[in-house]
Amino acid sequence: MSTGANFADFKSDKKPTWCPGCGDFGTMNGILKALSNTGASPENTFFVAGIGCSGKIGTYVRTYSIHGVHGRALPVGCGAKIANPNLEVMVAGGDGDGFSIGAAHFIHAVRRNVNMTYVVMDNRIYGLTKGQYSPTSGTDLKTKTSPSGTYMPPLDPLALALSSQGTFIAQAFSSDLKRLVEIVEAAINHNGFSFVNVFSPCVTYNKVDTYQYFREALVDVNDIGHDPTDHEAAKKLILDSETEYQGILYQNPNSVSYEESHGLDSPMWDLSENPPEDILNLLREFY
Ligand SMILES: Cc1ncc(C[n+]2csc(CCOP(=O)(O)OP(=O)(O)O)c2C)c(N)n1
Ligand code: SF4
Ligand SMILES: [Mg+2]
Repeated sequence: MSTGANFADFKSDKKPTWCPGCGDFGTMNGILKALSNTGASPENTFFVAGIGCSGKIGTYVRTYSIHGVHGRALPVGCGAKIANPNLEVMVAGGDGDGFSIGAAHFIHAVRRNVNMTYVVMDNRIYGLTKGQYSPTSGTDLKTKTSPSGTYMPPLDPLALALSSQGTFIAQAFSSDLKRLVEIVEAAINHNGFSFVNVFSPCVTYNKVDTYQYFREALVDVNDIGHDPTDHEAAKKLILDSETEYQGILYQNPNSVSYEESHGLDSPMWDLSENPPEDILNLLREFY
């Protein structure tokens, strides 16, 4: 149901300080358009941002938002959603934030399946700290901290999400706005934890994973007749390390969110009437 809020209503009056051409512009626009398409309102949306160039998104949106501690955006988002299941919770951050310092939170947020959306703005580099390699950097990527390449295979975010029992796993590209909006919209509408890895090129520090590279490399799962509800087919695509895919790789149509399985259907403040005596006793121990 639409609240009448449009894309522009979700934007703050702050002018982004991202470098001209940064992929984060397109990703932000895609997220905000998807939010407005689903009928979310700025007043009912809570945006949690990581730390990084990508994390600046939290100040460019006109919703409730927190720009917190590096790698810790997901537990904040989970806590907010559980405290108030009526909120639309959107978490966004970088590949370093989500898959390096925040990797453990990612795994457990996927498993917990709280009904919220997580968008990673994946540029395969640490942008804010001026170009160190990240967990998704390619083996041969030469950076300030890997002058001869990383000598490590990149972490595969989609495979990590699948092996953590993810219920919605997708990938998109910041410069394909139409598909990005469709995919993020489906993620918001999914009943459970939705993960969308969005290739958002860093034009300043990563000269390998460029717009041109993704434009030529990406294969859209819609063009190959992929059924995202087919777990085996999803596994095959996700484990195919030769090809970069765009689209919804996997969606469990029977997903049961954490809130649903725990009977959390109202905000915590509604529970204040007649609190159970054992909970009061527990609180009394600390006061
Ligand atoms: C606890 C902590 N460790 C390290 C940093 C330094 N730091 C800030 S952002 C960042 C990585 C940014 O990379 P990414 O998450 O990929 O975001 P991007 O800038 O590429 O969007 C690091 C290591 C920090 N702010 N806090
Ligand atoms: S350094 Fe890279 S990621 Fe950061 S704003 Fe510039 S282009 Fe974007
Ligand atoms: Mg990054």
